[in-house]
Amino acid sequence: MKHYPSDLAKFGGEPQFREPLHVGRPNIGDRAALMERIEDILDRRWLTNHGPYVEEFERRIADYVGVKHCIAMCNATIALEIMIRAAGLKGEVIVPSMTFVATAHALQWQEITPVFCDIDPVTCTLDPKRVESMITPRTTGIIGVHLWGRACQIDELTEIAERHHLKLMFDAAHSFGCTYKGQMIGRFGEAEVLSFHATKFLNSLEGGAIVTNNDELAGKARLMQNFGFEDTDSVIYVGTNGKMNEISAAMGITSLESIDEFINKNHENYNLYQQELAGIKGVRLMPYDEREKTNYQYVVLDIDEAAIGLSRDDIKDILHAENVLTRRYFYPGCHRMEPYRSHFPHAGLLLPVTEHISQRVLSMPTGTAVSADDIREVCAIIRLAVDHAAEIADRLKQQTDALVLQ
Ligand code: T4K
Repeated sequence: MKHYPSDLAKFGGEPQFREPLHVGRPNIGDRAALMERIEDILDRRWLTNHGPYVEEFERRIADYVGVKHCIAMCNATIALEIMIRAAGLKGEVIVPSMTFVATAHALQWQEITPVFCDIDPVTCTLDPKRVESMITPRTTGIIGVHLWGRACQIDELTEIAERHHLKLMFDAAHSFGCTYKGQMIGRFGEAEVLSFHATKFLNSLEGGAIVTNNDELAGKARLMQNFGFEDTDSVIYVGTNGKMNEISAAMGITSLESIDEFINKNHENYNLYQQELAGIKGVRLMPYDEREKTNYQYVVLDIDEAAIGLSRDDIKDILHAENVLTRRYFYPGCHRMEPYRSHFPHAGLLLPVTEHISQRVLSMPTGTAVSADDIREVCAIIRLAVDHAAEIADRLKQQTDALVLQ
């Protein structure tokens, strides 16, 4: 247990954790069940291209979400690209900048301009009031991102999209198992994209899916993920290779069998962070709407530098020195990354909330690989840092000054 600033690894103490504590440690379900499925895949010698495990995974995901179609893919980035293409988007599409860069890249990759729109300070998702002002004659769609599993303001976005004849779709990479007004995310807009990447609470190693009730879009997407083949020798669209392989599907099915355990563990972790951080001035957890179902896979701290006297980055540096590898998802915002930074050098002027929030948030380790003791120890370090903020700020300044002099 550390008591004084001099105990912190940043100032020469022993790191609290010998092994790195990661944010995205994968959840692993029943290993024996997974191994049995892998043996079966090897025995069948059917490794990819619409095998039985992919079909089963698609059926189970569609049932869980409550949609007609699930098209499993090799990852969510390709799924986004295919969803965008199958929906016929072009010109400009409105997206948040406060997201993983894949949301913007999926558009830019096909020479569609992502137009970054600011977020609502409470939901941290697209601000419907701002969306309307970003619409131009070139706009063809809106892609909302249910950030950290917190749903977009879907009703308001739907109303705007309908009034302007725009296609509304969602990047639901964070939101499998979450609801909006009691309805599973995945059922909204023209289509939504899920991610089953290793770092997501439910993983298929790598993987993603388009979920939709739109028959035409689903049909196109299914062909596009397989080079546009309609039949053995007949190609009717430009396509790509977006297929999920059988071992990924086996991992996905195995993970699905433990989904309640994963969500419960995430929820317990979230509650424990809440309890252990209680009363620390300037540090709060981004809340989830308790009326909705949520997967609690992102535990995000909001750090108020003005109240503490230490910045989010100071806290991050202190934790990293202790081997707690927190992440600044999604700093600095897509608009500050290339090629967008060069395309729209002044985009930040239209994104004040994005700029503000992205400088305050810090994603914390959670999931089945993180123990209650880990969380208590991480929170104790944060408490120590905040309690001794003035002394720590001084020491950090001395370190920076010493580096400058070198
Ligand atoms: N839309 C949104 C809103 C997204 O957040 C994402 C992905 C996408 C679309 C695209 O989905 P995919 O195409 O990936 O299906 C990670 C993930 O790679 C990415 O999937 C995720 N979002 C993003 C938020 O996080 P990085 O660049 O931060 O990954 P990396 O390698 O730094 O790993 C993160 C942490 O997880 C590290 O501390 C290491 C740890 N880790 C990672 C892996 C892969 C493990 O402990 N074990 C592992 O196997 O992007």
